Amino acid sequence: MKKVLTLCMVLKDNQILLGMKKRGFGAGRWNGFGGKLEESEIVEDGALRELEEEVGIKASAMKKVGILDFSFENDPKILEVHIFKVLDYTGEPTESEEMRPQWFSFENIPFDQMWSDDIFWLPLLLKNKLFKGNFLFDRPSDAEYSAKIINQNLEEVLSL
Ligand code: N91
Repeated sequence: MKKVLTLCMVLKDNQILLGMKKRGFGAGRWNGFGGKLEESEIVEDGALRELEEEVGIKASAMKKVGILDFSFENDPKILEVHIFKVLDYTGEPTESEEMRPQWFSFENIPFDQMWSDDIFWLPLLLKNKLFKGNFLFDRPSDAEYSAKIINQNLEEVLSL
């Protein structure tokens, strides 16, 4: 069973905008912005909507850069996450009920407080690469527990 989700990574002036997830799945970790699609919504529209709902900005230049499948041991569900790079936007990043945004320089990304797969694919995104892959975890990350990767595949691709 596959579920499609979006994830937007906002970049500006050699900095990345991350949000501290305040509740729900992955709470207590620095995340990009995204989530599930609404019924009959296309992926790009879902990404734009979630970005605006979670951090109050409207992307004006966005590109899909990766597709990653995430799954968890003893759970048949596969989360197919479409990853977008946002290079321009209107509005000001604003805290929401879900996320507390903060800018980090590329040299200072808080990987130790992020999902354990981020350290593998985020450098590809920052180097303007396209990528595909899958990660199997023992269980979801939260504030206290960093999910362990049990199996992983990641490759650069020329198109998505
Ligand atoms: O949000 C970011 C930057 N990363 C992220 C990694 C994940 N690995 C598994 N899941 C469910 C993730 C969600 C977000």
